[in-house]
Amino acid sequence: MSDRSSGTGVHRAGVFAQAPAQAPAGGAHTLEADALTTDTSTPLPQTVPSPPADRPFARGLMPAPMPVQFLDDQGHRVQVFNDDYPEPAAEQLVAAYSAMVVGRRFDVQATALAKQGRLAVYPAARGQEACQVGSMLTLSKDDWAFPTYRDSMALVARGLDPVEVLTSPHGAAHCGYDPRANRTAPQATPLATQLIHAVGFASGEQRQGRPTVAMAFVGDGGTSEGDFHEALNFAAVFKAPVVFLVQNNTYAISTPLTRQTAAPSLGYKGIGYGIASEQVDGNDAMAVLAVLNKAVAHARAGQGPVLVEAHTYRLDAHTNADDATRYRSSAEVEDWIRRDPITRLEAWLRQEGLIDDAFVAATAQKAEAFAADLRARMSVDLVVDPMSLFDNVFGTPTPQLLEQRAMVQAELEAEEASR
Ligand SMILES: Cc1ncc(C[n+]2csc(CCOP(=O)(O)OP(=O)(O)O)c2C)c(N)n1
Ligand SMILES: [Mg+2]
Repeated sequence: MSDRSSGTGVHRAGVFAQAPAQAPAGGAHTLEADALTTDTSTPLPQTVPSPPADRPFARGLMPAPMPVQFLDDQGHRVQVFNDDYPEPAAEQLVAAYSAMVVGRRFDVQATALAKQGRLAVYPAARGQEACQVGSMLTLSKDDWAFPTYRDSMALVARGLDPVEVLTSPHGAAHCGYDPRANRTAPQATPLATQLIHAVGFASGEQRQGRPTVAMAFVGDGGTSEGDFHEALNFAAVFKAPVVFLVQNNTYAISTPLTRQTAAPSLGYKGIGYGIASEQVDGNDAMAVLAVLNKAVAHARAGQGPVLVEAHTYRLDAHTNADDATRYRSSAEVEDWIRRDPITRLEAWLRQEGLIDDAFVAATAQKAEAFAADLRARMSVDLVVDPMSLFDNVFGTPTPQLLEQRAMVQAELEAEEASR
């Protein structure tokens, strides 16, 4: 496994011979990768200035040569060249910790519901908590999210009712929540289609003069889809206020990243279209929040879209229908468990005195209550009208859909008549 895909190559102090004493002027283009060296003799700056959050990215379009990191695997603050990424506020970090604990408990409960047959399928996001939660905490309530099937935890972090979120894998409806009321598009299963929706929607909002930002989720595998490239091109040309969050969880089902792309970073896929891009340690909640805070502010200020590659890992199988032991080793999984996003942030928050034993216990209790409520509400047997399958597919049903509807109707009537 390469340095990049194993996530060991972080953007940390000591790797640059010539440390920029100050972030370059807005929009300036610095190829820091050229300065990569093992020489650590040059003293490092102790403080990095924090320019305004809506300033353009310090490297122009270029992502950092290594994923931006604030906390190491043990939760120690890393002295890094974070350029223009201010440290997130303490309240945002504590909120992220709580949401990650509740989010993981939700995810584990949903996985159990799938094993019990209460859900037809569940794509787990355990291990990706920093991305799932960080993405939502950086949006305002009027912003929109365009999630994939993997992002149920993110929707819970946004405050959606978990039962409504799980309505689709429960088999009860195409989408269980009101997208308009929740400002969250239905979770997309066809890869990358949600990106086109996000760009079109965000452009529309911009034309109406509304300061809405769209957070568009996509996986590493989704970046190989044509829709991904079309969405990026359109967004860049029309400066659509979209943040593309690529959760690189190392696999697209059984396809590893090494078979997905030859690009050194999925972040590089943005720059060819003229999109400011970044890569971040996706298991470091502080870094994810810092980068996404900046990306959302950048998009909201009318400076165009941003693409962020978050390096993370899916700890569970692709879904309950997948056997991950066929394509990856338990040692690899263990290695990523060591970089757990929750324990990292918890360690730092404790160190700083921002949380204590009582807070941790109360948060765990809150998460248990959340899971118990979900279990109880999901244990009610469904009564579904099979004909509702054809509702809300198109604004105006296509002739093919009407034909299929009639066929199902006829079958159901024949079944009823034979009883
Ligand atoms: C257009 C399209 N092609 C193929 C699939 C089948 N498929 C479902 S999930 C998946 C892998 C996607 O991997 P990635 O984008 O990395 O997301 P992850 O599941 O890892 O979150 C594939 C190929 C699909 N859903 N849509
Ligand atoms: Mg993936």
